[in-house]
Amino acid sequence: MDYGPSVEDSAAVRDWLAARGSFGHFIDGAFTEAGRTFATRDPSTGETLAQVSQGGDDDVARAVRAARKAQPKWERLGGTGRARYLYALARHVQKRERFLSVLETLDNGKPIRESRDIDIPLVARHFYHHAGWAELRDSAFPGHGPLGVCGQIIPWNFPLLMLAWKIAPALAAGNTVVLKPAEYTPLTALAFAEICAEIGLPAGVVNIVTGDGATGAALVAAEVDKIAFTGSTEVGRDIAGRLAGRGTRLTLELGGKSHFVVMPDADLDAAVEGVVDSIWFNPGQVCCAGSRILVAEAVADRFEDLLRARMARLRVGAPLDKSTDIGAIVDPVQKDRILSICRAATDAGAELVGGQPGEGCFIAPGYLRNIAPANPGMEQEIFGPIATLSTFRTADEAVELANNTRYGLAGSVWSESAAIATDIAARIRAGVIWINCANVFDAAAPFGGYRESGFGREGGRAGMRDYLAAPQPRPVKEKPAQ
Ligand code: TXE
Repeated sequence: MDYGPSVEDSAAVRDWLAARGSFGHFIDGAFTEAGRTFATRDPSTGETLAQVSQGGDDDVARAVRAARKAQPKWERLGGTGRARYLYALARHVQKRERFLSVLETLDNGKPIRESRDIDIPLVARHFYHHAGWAELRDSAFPGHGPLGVCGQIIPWNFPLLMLAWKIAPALAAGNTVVLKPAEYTPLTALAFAEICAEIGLPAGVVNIVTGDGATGAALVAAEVDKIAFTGSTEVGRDIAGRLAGRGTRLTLELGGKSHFVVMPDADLDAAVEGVVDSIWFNPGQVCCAGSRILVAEAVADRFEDLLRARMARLRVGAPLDKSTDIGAIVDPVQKDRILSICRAATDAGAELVGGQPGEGCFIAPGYLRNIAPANPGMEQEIFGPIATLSTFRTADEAVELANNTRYGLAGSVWSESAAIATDIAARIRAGVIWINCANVFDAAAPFGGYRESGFGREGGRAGMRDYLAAPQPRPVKEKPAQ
């Protein structure tokens, strides 16, 4: 069965874009007039897709006021009432799955196979899962209540999925939100706003303000009760500094330089397929990408032969083509950033295999070999389809190399022995460790990092807790004087 988006789906998206032309913000249940706008483009062609409003302080303030006004009523709906809306959001995302997949691929450049099979189904799953949490909140977290209004700032690598990671738990917990999508990829968030209106979500519960970093900074400065941020470590650090002493709750999901450890007894074919899922998925623009491949010396030559052969078979090309493996990098700025880290790595002595830039926003998959631990390519998050490949002799050395990073987001271990794999996994300091798989996500599994990868968790019970206020201690009654 061919269930991929068809020419008609693409036409429906084109019609939708043409009908709107330019987008305002979604505030208090309605779209505003488009004010000062910027263009959002298809990175694979450079074509302008739409004009989107650049949110200023006033827009952010209005959105926060709308969220503030809506919040008590949203909480008073109760868990079952809120769950009804979350189920409806999930169902409507599913209903528009093909449309949203095409829109995501056009705006971001990721292969349609990924938006169709991974991003959008996970979005629906996230809303279904958190509908359950809305109903369970009071029994699972007795005495807890919502935080109030949450400001949420998301990146461009999984635009609609990051929106779901932020909005679903916030709403389930009884909060209302103001979300700012990334400037490169605002379109699926705006389509989501239409879905909110379509299902009759009460006005002000979800507000979307588009814009760049300045709009994000305005949201951080606004009177919100929590900021949830996913993006670069630099901006995360800046936000943490700005919020210091303000009592605003904060969760940060930042960068990573995750390891991919191949033990001598690993199934090498499976591990090579794992590399494809790990670093060549969403052209490496994944915070938990297994970007540092560490392979046991005893199997390194065989592994590298297999890796090269597999890499040569990956198809770089038009993101809407169903046979494309590697789509476009999100923006020329990001492409330049990737290439400049690769240049610094080769200048410092590493050898780049593949990884050649193409016309426009394309970069072929590749990896850096003969790379020293202090090479910039080993230390910096490349955030593109380029891994590093190095070897180790003993399990202790593998653990030491894996932990040799300022990040601590994720990683994977490949071994046919559960004892070996779990031993190594337990000794690595990272929020998520996969065994014999990579980049497997589930709404029930908490996701988040340590050290410069941030703090707080998203998903499952731990993710819910980060959107709830702890019970207030009851005031102790003074005993009347005898
Ligand atoms: O991130 P930014 P960029 C890493 C990755 C990538 C690098 C740069 O290494 O190469 O960051 O990407 C908003 N106050 N990650 O420049 O700037 C911005 O508008 C408040 C990893 O795109 O952090 C967008 O919505 N908000 C990451 C969001 O922050 C601000 C995913 C992310 O943009 C702001 C993305 C400010 N001062 C990049 N400045 C991951 N963890 O997955 C910008 N923003």
